[in-house]
This record gives sequence, structure tokens and C-alpha cells, in this order.
Amino acid sequence: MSEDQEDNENGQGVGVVTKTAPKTKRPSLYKVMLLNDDYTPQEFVVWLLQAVFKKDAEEAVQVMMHVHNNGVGICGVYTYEVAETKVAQVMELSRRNQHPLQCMMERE
Ligand code: TYC
Repeated sequence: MSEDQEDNENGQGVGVVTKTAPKTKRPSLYKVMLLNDDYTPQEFVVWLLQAVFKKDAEEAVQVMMHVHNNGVGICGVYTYEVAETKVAQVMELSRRNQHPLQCMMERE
């Protein structure tokens, strides 16, 4: 809030009150999802979930088994740039280890 003071022709103070609404738009969030396949070893997926998504061993096994049994599962929810980076890390680690593991992101 600011008040600009001027005098009009009668010498009276004229106040102009300006109020700007605070800009508090929250960023969109994106789910990062792992897809099941028949070839990527379970141990690699568990390792990757700990390395990239900071899961502890127990949660990593749970997420891996969920993907294994359901075809797809959520690894985490992030802002756009973070989600993009996680997907790129998964795809690069899979490629380097010659696994067909696929990862994708989707707006929540
Ligand atoms: N289905 C794989 C196997 O039995 C394991 C696996 C789990 C692969 C999760 C990918 O996202 C995945 N070796």
C-alpha cells in the first residue's frame, strides 16, 4: 500500500491509494511415473527409486512391486523442472544400463 500526496489548486492534500494484490499463484505439479516391463531387473528399479527419488529401501520395494503388479506407479510429485530432471535421469540411467525401463510425467 502506498499513498502519493499532491496538493490540488486549493492547496488541499489529495491522496492516491494504490493496493496491489499479492501474487501467490502456486506452481502446477507433475506426477513422475514408472512403467512396468518384462526385462528390467527388480533390483535395478529398487536401486533407481532410492537414487533418483530418495526413497528408503522399504518404500522403494513397495513402489517397484506396485509398478510390477499394476503396470504403472507414481514415484513422486514435483514442479515442472524437477519432474523433467527426474524423468531425464531415469531415462539416462536405464539407457546406460541397457534396460528398457520407461518413465513419464503427467500434470496432476
Ligand atoms: N517387471 C520387472 C521384472 O519382473 C520389474 C520391473 C518393475 C520393471 C518395475 C519395471 O518399472 C518397473 N523383472
